[in-house]
Amino acid sequence: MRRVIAKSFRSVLAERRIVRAAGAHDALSAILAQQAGFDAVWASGLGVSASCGLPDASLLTMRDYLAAAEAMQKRVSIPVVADCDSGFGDNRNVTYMVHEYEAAGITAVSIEDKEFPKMNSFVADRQTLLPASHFAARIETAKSAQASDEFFLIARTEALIGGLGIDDALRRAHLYADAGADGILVHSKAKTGAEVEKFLQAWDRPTPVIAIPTTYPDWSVKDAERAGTAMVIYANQGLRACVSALRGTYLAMAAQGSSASLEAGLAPLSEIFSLQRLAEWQQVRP
Ligand code: SPV
Ligand code: MG
Repeated sequence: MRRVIAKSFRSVLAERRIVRAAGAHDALSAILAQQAGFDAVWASGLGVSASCGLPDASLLTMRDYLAAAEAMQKRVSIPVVADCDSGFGDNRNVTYMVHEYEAAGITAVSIEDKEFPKMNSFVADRQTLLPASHFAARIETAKSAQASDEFFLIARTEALIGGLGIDDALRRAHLYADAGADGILVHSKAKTGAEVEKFLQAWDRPTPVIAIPTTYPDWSVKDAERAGTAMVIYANQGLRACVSALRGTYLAMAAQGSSASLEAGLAPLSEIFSLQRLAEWQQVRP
């Protein structure tokens, strides 16, 4: 039985008109994303934090996020794009982060231009950005830390999240692209895709642009492709589905005193064994 070998993110980006990534919080959710046909997995900082019962507020360490991303990448052949928050500290931390993620076989990471410690973008809290020149220097530092040309660095701007407007988002993204970022992630909490579309209309660099349509779910993958997006990330829908499913299941069992009424809707154990590749493991002589 062979271990899973993953494609690099760069190779997937080159072969797709638009890359569709699903957020995952552990290896099992990553496997399910791959089986559903997604091109990449987003190792979500929100998801990994939530699966520890903690807020997405730089409480877990780089090692925790790396262990989660690595566990995902070991089980899927599509690339994992690791959400590395604001880079876990200063430029030295970012350098160490690039070394460690690259050595662990992760081929794409994203860092955002918020101050460390950060808070999740959808929380009504301080969303303070670093000065753009400061983050551009961080991008240069990160790019000079990678060992292989294959490694892909996404610079994420939180200008729209921080209420700084499209002109500032564009100014920042241009600086980050010029500093060597391989991709630009423009995050928005608008209710429609119009804000991201305006950004894309004004975008005049070859650097691919990525969007996360969480608050604008009506913006379909077709809309994203038409607008010139290179990748869409469905960052937290899987996590939210897990919460709904687990809550419903636990509540019903607790109330009914048995699982009888639920059984028809539950994945059979045979499906769990298949997700674990149990048959292949059984081929290995003990
Ligand atoms: C995450 O999934 O952790 C993200 C995306 O960074 S969001 O939560 O939408 O900010
Ligand atoms: Mg995140």
